[in-house]
Amino acid sequence: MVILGAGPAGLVLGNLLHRGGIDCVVLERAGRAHVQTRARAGFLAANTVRILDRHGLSEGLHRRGLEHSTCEFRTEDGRFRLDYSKLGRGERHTVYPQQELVTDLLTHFLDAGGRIRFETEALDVLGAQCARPAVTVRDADGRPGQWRARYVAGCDGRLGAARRSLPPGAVRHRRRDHGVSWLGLLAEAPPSLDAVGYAVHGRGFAGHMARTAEVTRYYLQWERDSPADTWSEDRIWDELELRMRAEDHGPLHRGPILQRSVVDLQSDVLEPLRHGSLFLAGDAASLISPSAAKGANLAVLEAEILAQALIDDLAHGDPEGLARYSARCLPYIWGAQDFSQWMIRLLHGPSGTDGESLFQNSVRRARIEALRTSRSQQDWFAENYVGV
Ligand code: RFL
Repeated sequence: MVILGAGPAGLVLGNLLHRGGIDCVVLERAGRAHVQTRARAGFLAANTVRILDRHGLSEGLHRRGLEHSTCEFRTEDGRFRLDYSKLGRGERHTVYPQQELVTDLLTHFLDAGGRIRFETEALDVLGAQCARPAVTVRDADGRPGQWRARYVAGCDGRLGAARRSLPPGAVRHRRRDHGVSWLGLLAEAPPSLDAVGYAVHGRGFAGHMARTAEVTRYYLQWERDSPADTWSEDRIWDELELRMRAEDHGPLHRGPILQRSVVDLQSDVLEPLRHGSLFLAGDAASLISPSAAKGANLAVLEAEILAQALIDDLAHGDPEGLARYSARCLPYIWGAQDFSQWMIRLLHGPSGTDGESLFQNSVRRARIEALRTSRSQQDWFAENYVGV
């Protein structure tokens, strides 16, 4: 078994297969230090924690992760909070930076004797319709190589070799560009509120999400194609305070900006999540905009489903789970895509003053008002917000 990519999907899959007695190798393009320091997700759903618990992979997140259960909306109509641990299914998030989760998964895998090749870039998956497909690779010194296996798991993200290797027409590609971009920021500053902050403002969306006691993630709705380094740190903080209405609700804790990147809010789904012996999981299977913090959670869920199906096939000769892998995952993926798109519409409106823009913004306000006042809306929100 060859696994492409050592992100959450590839490493959960690797751990479960190795423990299930399946011979596997993980091929990772980047070096170990890069993989262990790449800051991305932070909000883990309750179901993700249950999966990691089930397989003994959750010790670090229970020790160092923070429980989180409140979000705060700030709009032209004031602010309100939702404690989603008291709504819907009564579940909470665990805030645990993705690079720490990846470090834990990697440590477990290597300690258990798992095989991983860093700085080994998969170039192509050849013969996915054959009994033993081949993965062509290039190592850090540019030397070519090849790995053969009964199955290949493409867990190498949206721009990886698994997607690139799919012949035209092998899968259907459903995609949406939400037409919105965010400047994602990591600041060396403690969180400014004890909640996820969602600010809707005439100048655009701003978001606040805790990561650790010292580091906070912020988002600013950003002009498409505008480089991430256009603004000075002071200008970024001034704009965050303006959109988050610091004048009414208190200033933000400022600090050096450690990282900034532009994220275009885009989503896509490949159907089915399989082409012959090549299976897709995580961002390689479906890219989801970070508006609802679902990507890493879906990656872990799909990896667990795929691992069980592969063990059933390879260890017990039962191919049923593999045949149903795609159909089992797709309802979760589409549910998350639906909620993520709903969040985008909740948090962004057109900036124009024409009739269409005014109409859309009034609908957005009505939606936020329903969320503020209706218990059934709040239950629905909570169930989808923490669920996968
Ligand atoms: P990853 O994590 O991208 O890992 C893929 C790995 O594959 C390697 N790779 C290759 N290796 C070999 N050969 C090749 N040709 C290769 N090409 C790539 C890469 O180096 C990498 O190590 O994919 P995976 O495992 O599918 O995990 C997906 C998640 O990383 C992603 O969905 C989340 O980060 C999305 N996301 C969030 N998800 C959440 O569930 N909760 C959050 O709070 C959350 N916040 C976020 C996010 C994504 C963000 N960005 C950067 C888009 C916040 C942000 C800003």
